[in-house]
Amino acid sequence: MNRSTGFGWQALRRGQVTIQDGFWQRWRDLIGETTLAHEFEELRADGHLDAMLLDRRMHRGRALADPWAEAGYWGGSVFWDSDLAKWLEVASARLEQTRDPALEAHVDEIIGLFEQAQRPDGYVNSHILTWRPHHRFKNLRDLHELYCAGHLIEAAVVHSEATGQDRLLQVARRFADHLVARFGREPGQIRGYCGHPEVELALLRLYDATEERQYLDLWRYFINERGQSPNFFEQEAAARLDLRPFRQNHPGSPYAYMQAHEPVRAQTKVVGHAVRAMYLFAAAAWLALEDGDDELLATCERIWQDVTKSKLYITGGIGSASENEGFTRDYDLPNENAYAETCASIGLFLFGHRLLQARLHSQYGDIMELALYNNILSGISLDGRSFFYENPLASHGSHRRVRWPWWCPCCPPNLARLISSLSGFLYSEKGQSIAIHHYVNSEARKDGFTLRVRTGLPYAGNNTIEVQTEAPVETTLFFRIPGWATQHTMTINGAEVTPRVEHGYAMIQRPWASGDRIELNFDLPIRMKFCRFEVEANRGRVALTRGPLVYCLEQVDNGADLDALTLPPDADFAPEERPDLPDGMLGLVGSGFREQVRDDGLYADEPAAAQPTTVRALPYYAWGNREPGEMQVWIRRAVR
Ligand code: FUB
Ligand code: ZN
Repeated sequence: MNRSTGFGWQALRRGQVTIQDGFWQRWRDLIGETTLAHEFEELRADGHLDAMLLDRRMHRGRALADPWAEAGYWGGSVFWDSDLAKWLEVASARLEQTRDPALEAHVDEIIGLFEQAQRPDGYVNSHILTWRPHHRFKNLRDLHELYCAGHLIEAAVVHSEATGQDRLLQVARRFADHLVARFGREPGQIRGYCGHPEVELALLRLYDATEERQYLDLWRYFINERGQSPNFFEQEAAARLDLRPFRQNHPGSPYAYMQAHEPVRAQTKVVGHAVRAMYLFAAAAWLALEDGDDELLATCERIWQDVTKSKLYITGGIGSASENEGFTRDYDLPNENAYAETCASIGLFLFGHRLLQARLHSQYGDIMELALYNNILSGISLDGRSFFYENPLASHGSHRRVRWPWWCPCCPPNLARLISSLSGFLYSEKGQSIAIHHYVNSEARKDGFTLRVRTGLPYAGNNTIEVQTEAPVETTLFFRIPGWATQHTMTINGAEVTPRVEHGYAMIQRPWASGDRIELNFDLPIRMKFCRFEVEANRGRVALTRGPLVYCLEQVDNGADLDALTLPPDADFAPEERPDLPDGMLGLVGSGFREQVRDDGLYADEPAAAQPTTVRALPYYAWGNREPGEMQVWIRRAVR
C-alpha cells in the first residue's frame, strides 16, 4: 500500500527500486552468495534450528560456547528465534533477486519449524515453550517474547513481498492476532509492553502490508503505554515474586535502561540500551507520521538531536558503554573501549530514515550515510564470513573479527538484513515529487516515471541521473547535497544549472522528458576533522575523512606503535589505489612524523625527537581484514 501519511514523505518501496550494480550490489551479492550460507551453517551449529523442536534434549546450544550448559539448562539465548527470523528476512530478499533452490529449501525448512512450533492460539517462542511453558508473557522485561515476535513479523512481511508466498505471513499474522487479543487496556488484557522495543516496528510494517487497523492500534498502544505510572515492569516483577534487584545502578531509574522510566512523549534525553532506544524512537517517529502527531514527532526530534549532537562517534557508532550496551553522559566517547554495537547504528539508520520522511533535511541522510558506510559496514568482513559486534575506534590489536558471536549473534543477520533491503531507503515520494537521499546505482520507478542513478560513490563524487518517462511530466526532483560535499555542480542535458538548495536538498521543478540527463558532481576533498574538547579521548587528535568514509590507520600499513605517529595541521594526503583490497578501494597516503622511542627515562625536559614518515590510511569499514594489529581513527596531532 502506498498510503499518503498524515504529513510527510513516503519511502519508495523495495518493489519500486532496484539496486543494479556497483558498490552496494557487490555487497548484496557477497551477502547473498556467501554470508547467508555461512550464517545458516552457524545458526544450525549453534542449535537455533534444533531449538525450534521444543525438546529440552535438543535444546543444547553449541558445546563450550554456552554459559548455561553446565547448569544443564537453556542452550542459547532467549532471543534465538529472532536470529532465525532475521536470517529468513535476508534470504527472502535474496530470493527476490535470484532463484536459488538450495536457499529456498533452507527457507522452507525454517518456516516449517515455525509452523510446527506455533501453538493453536498463534503463540510461538522456542525458549518459553521449551523451558517455561506456563510463563508466557510473565517477564516481558527480560525475556524478549515480543521482540522475537517482531522479528518474525518483519521477516514474514518481507518474505511475502519478495516471494509472493504467504506461508510465513500466516504464521506471523496468527501470532500478531494473538498479541492484539492479549495486550491493551481492556479488562483481562496485559497492560504491558516489551523490555526490548522491536515489535512496534514490526506492527507498523504489518499494518502497512495488510491495512488492518488492529495492528496500528496495538503499535500506538505500545508507544503510548510505555513508561506510564505505575511502572509495568515493577508490577510485573512483583506479580512473579521476583525480588531480585534490577539495574539499580542505572542513573535515574532502572527502567531507563529500556526507555520505560517515563512516558515516551516526556523523554528529553536518550538513555539506556542503544538498540532499544533507536528501535523505539524509529517506531515512534513512524507513528507520529502516520497519525500526524506533532507532539510525538517533537519528542523524536529532541532525542535525535541529543544523540547526534553529543553521543555520536565520528564513525556513526552510538552507545559507547558495554555495561548497558548503551548511552552514558554527553561526550563520553572513549575510542578503544567504545561499544558502538553494529545493531545500534542500524537502529540509528532506521530512526533517521523515519525522520527524513517527516522533514526533508539532509542532516538525517548525512547521518544515515555515515552510519551505513562506517559503523555498520565495519560489522562484516570483506569476505562476508566474520563479524564485529562492537566497533571500537582504536585497538591495540586484541579486537578481532569473529566467525560467529556465539550465543548472541544479533548483529550479523541484522546487518545482512539492512543491506539486502537497502533499496527501500534510497528514495521518497510526495505527490508528484521524488527525493533522492542516497546515491546508489539503482533504478526507481513511480507511476511510469523512472530515474536511473549511476554513482562513483563512495570513492568518486560523480553522479548521473537519467529520466525515462512514458509521457513528459512536470515534477520536482530533490537531490540531497551531502554535508561532506564542500562544493557541487549540476548540469541538465549538458547545461549548467544552479538550483535552489533548501535544508540540504537541491530542488529542480520542470517538465521532464525521456532521455533527460542530470550530472551532479560532489567535491570529495580529504578532510582533517577536529573534535570538541569535551571528548577526552580525542584531545590533541585528528581524524581523516573523504566523502562519506572515515579512515583509520592500521599497524599492517604503518608499523607498530600507532601512537608514535603524528600529523601536522597541513598534512598533505592524497587518495591511493589499493589493488590488494577489494571494492576498487581507495586508501589515503600522506606525510606525518614518527616520534622516536626515547631512552632518557619516562619523563624528560625536551619533547621526543620525530622523523618524517609516510602515513597510510584505509576506510574504517575495511579494518581488521588482514594481519591482526593496532588500529586507530583518531591520530595524534603534531605539536610543532
Ligand atoms: O537483546 C537483543 C539484542 O542482543 C540487543 O539488541 C543487542 O544489544 C544484544 O544484546
Ligand atoms: Zn547486535
